[in-house]
Amino acid sequence: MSNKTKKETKKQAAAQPPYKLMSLRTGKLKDWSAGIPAVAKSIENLLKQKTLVRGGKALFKMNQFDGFDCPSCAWPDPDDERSPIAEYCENGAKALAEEATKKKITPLFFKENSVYELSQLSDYEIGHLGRISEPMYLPKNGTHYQPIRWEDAFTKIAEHLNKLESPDEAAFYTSGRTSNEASFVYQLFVREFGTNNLPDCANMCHETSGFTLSSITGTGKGSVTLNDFYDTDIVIIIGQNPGTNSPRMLSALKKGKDNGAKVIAINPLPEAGLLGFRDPQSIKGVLGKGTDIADLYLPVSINGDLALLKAIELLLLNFEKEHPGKVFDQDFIKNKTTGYEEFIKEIEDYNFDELASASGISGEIIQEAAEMLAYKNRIIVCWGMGVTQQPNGVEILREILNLLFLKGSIGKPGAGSCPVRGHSNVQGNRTMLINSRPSKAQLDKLEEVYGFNPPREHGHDVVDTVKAMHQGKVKVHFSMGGNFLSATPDTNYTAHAMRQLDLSVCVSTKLNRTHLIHGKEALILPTISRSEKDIVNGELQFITTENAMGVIESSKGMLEPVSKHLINETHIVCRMAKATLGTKSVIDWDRYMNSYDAIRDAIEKCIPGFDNYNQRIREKGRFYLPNSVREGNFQTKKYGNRVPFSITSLPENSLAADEYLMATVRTHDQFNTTIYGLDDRYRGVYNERRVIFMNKKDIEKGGFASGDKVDIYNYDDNIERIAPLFIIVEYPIPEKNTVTYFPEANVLVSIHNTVRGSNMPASKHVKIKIKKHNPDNL
Ligand SMILES: Nc1nc2c(c(=O)[nH]1)N[C@H]1C(S)=C(S)[C@@H](COP(=O)(O)OP(=O)(O)OC[C@H]3O[C@@H](n4cnc5c(=O)[nH]c(N)nc54)[C@H](O)[C@@H]3O)O[C@H]1N2
Ligand SMILES: Nc1nc2c(c(=O)[nH]1)N[C@H]1C(S)=C(S)[C@@H](COP(=O)(O)OP(=O)(O)OC[C@H]3O[C@@H](n4cnc5c(=O)[nH]c(N)nc54)[C@H](O)[C@@H]3O)O[C@H]1N2
Ligand code: SF4
Ligand SMILES: [Mo]
Repeated sequence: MSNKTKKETKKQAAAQPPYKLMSLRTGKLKDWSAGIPAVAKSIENLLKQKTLVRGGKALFKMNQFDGFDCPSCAWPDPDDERSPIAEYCENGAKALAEEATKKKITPLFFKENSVYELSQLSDYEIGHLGRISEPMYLPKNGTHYQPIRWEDAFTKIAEHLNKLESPDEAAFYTSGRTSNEASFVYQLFVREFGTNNLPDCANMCHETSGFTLSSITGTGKGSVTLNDFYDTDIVIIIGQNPGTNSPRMLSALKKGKDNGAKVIAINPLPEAGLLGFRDPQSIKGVLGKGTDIADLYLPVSINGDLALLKAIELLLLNFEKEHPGKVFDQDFIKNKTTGYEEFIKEIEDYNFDELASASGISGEIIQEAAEMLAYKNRIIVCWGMGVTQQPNGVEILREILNLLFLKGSIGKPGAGSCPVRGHSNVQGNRTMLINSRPSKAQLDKLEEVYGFNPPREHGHDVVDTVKAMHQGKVKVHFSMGGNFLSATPDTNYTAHAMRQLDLSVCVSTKLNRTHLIHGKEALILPTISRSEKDIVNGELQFITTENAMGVIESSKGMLEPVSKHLINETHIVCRMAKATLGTKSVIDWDRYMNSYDAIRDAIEKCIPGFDNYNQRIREKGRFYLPNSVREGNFQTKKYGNRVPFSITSLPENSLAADEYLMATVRTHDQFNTTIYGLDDRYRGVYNERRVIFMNKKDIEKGGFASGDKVDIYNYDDNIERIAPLFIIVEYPIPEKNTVTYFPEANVLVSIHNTVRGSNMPASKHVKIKIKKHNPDNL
C-alpha cells in the first residue's frame, strides 16, 4: 500500500465517530431466554424517556382500529382478534418511546452546539437529544445550524433544483415510514420535476426479494397472509431474527405450532427469539416457561444457504424416487411450472457430502430437515436480511422458490413465500411508485391521468446515487426520512459523497448523522411523527400504510405534536413542488395539501387495487390488495402463466487462513440507525456495541482471547478500510464466521460489494481480517 493511501486510511479512521468503551458482560446460553417480561420492559422504556403520560396513553391506541399504525416494523396485526389491552410488543413500545419523547432540540441548542461538536457525539447520544422542533439551515461554510422560516427553506430548495443542468442531478431518497399519501405526492413531484432518481431504503433491504419474485412469479410481493401461519405444516425461517425485528411474528408462529405446525430455523446464530420465546402479550406467556419456537435449528455458515437448500432438494428427490408422487407435487409441476427436467438433471449431479460441507451443517441434521419436509406440502418460507444481503441473494431466493415449486407450496392456503419486510411502510412506499425503476405501464398511467411526460429513463438506486454523488453528478440530495449516511455502506466513501453535494435536505423527526455530514448547504425540515395528531384545516386526519402482507390500513395519530412549527410530510412535498415548479406545474398542489381524500382519489386512478379507496378504508379501517400469486395465478413476462425452475450455481467462498466472513446485524436495542440502548439482551451482550462475535476455535487459532481489543480490516478493491477498537466475544457461531453490529461496521462494506441483480449492498457478506488493536488507528 502506498504511503498516501495509508495516510488517507488513517484519516478516514479518525473521521469515525468517537465512542466510549463500556464494560462488557456476555451472558450464558441458558440465560438468553430467561427473558425480562416484555411488557414490563416496555413500560420501563417509556419511563426512561420520561414520556409515560404522552407515550403511555398512546401505547393503548397503537395498532387499534381507531389508533395509529406501529411506527416500527411491518408485521401485520391479526385480522379477527385484537388484544383488549393493546396490540404492541416491546420493540414497538421502544419505537414509540423514541418518537414520543417530550425532549426537544431548539434553535438555541443549535446556537450553542456547532455541527462539529455534535458530530463528536455517539449515535446513541445524538438520538437521545430529543425531537427537532423548527426548520434549520446551515449556510455555506457555516459552523452552526440556524433557524429558517418554512417559506425561505422551500425557496432555497427551489433555487438549487432550478439551477441544475438536468433534473437527474438531484436524488430523492425515501426511508420506509412515509405514509401512502405523502409517498404518492412525493414521487409525483419528483417525476414532474423530471427524474426517476428515487432511491429508497428497500434498495438496501428487500430489493433482492422484489427483483427475484417479480421475475419468477410475476409479482414482487410475498404470497402469504397472516392466517396462513395458523394452519400450515412447516414454517422455514431463513436469515431472519423475528424475536427482535418482528416480535409479534412469534405469536403467529406459536399459534401455528399450537395447531400442529413445525418450525425450521436456518441461521448462523442461535437467535434467542427462535429458541426460547415468551409471548410478549399473554400474561401467562410472560410469567410462564419459554417455548422453543424452532423444532429444528440448522446452524448454517454465512452464505451456506444455497448449498443447504440444494442438499435438502437432493434428499427430497431420493425420497420422491422411492415414493413417486408422494413427495413432489407432480400436478403442480406439470401444470404450473417449466424447466423441471433440466432442474432435476442439474440437482442429481451434486454430491450430498460436498453440499453438506459447503453449508457447514452435518449430513444427519440436513437429513432430519428433509424428513420433516418430505410428506408435507403446506410449507411457508420466511426470509430476511440474512438472505437478501448476500452477493448471491437472488440465487438463494430462486432456490427457495425451487423448493416451494417442487412441493406445490405456493398459491394455496397455509403455504407460500414470505419476505418479512422491515420498515412499517416500506411496502406501501413501493406500491405508491417510489421506485427508481418504474414500469412502462406505471408511467403511462401517470401520463394518462396527469398529462405531463414522466421521465422514462430509469433513475439511480441507493448504491448508484452514492456513486453519482461521489462523482459530483448528483448535486442535490433530498431525504424523506431515514439516515442516509449511516444506513448506506462504505461510510467514509459516502461521507465524501455527501460533502460534494451543493445542498442536502433531510425531512426528519430526530437528529441523526446525515444532518452532521452534509452538503455545502444543508436543511433540516422537522415533521410530525406517526403517533402525533395530523390536523389539516382544523380536522384530525388519518393516513394509510401497507403492511408486509399487502393489507392497507388507516392510521390516526393521537398525541399533540411536540412543537407547533412542525408540518406534515405531504405539506412539505406540496410546498416544495409549488416553490420549484410554480405555474409550470399541471398539478393542483393546494388541493392535495388540503385533502388526503383527494390524494387517495388520485391513487385510486393511478394504481390498481385501490377501488373505492376512501370508502373502503373508512368502513373497516383496512383492506387487502389483490395478489394473484396468492390465488395460484402466475403471470410473468417471459413464461406466461407458468413459473420457471431456476438453475443456480454454488458460490465460491474460499478464505485465506487469516480471513473471515462478517455479517452485520441489528441488536435488540436499536431500530436501524436509531440506537435505543447499548444492550443486546437476547444475545447476552450489555453496554457495548463495538463487539465482534467469533467462534472459540477461531479465537484460539488467531492467537486472541475473548475480551481482546481488535481492529477489523477490509481490503476490497485494494483499499484498506479500518473499523478500529472492537471487543472479541466468544459465541456459538460457525468457524470462519463473524458478526458485528450495523451501523458501526458499515465502514467496512465496500460500495462495490453488491448483490448481483438487485444492486443491494451485500452487508451480510464482508471479507475481513482481524488484528490486535493499534491505538494509531483511532
Ligand atoms: N426492533 C427492530 N425491528 C426492526 C428493525 C430494527 O432495526 N429493530 N429493522 C427493520 C428493518 S428495516 C428490517 S429490514 C428488518 C430486518 O430484520 P432481519 O432480517 O431479522 O435483520 P438482521 O438483524 O439484519 O439479520 C437477520 C438475521 O440474518 C442472519 N444471517 C446473517 N448471515 C446469514 C446467512 O448467511 N444465512 C442465514 N440463513 N442467516 C444469516 C443473522 O444471524 C440474523 O439473525 O427488521 C425490521 N424491524
Ligand atoms: N451494514 C448494514 N447496513 C444496513 C443494513 C444492515 O443490515 N447492515 N440494513 C439496511 C436496511 S434493511 C435498511 S431498511 C436501511 C435503513 O435505512 P434508513 O431508513 O435510512 O434508516 P433509519 O435508521 O430507519 O432512519 C432513521 C431516521 O428516520 C427519521 N424518522 C423517523 N421517523 C420518521 C418519520 O415518521 N418521518 C420522517 N420524515 N423521518 C422519520 C429520524 O430522523 C431517524 O433519525 O439500512 C440498511 N443498512
Ligand atoms: S411486531 Fe412490529 S409492528 Fe407489531 S407491535 Fe411489534 S414492532 Fe410494532
Ligand atoms: Mo430494512
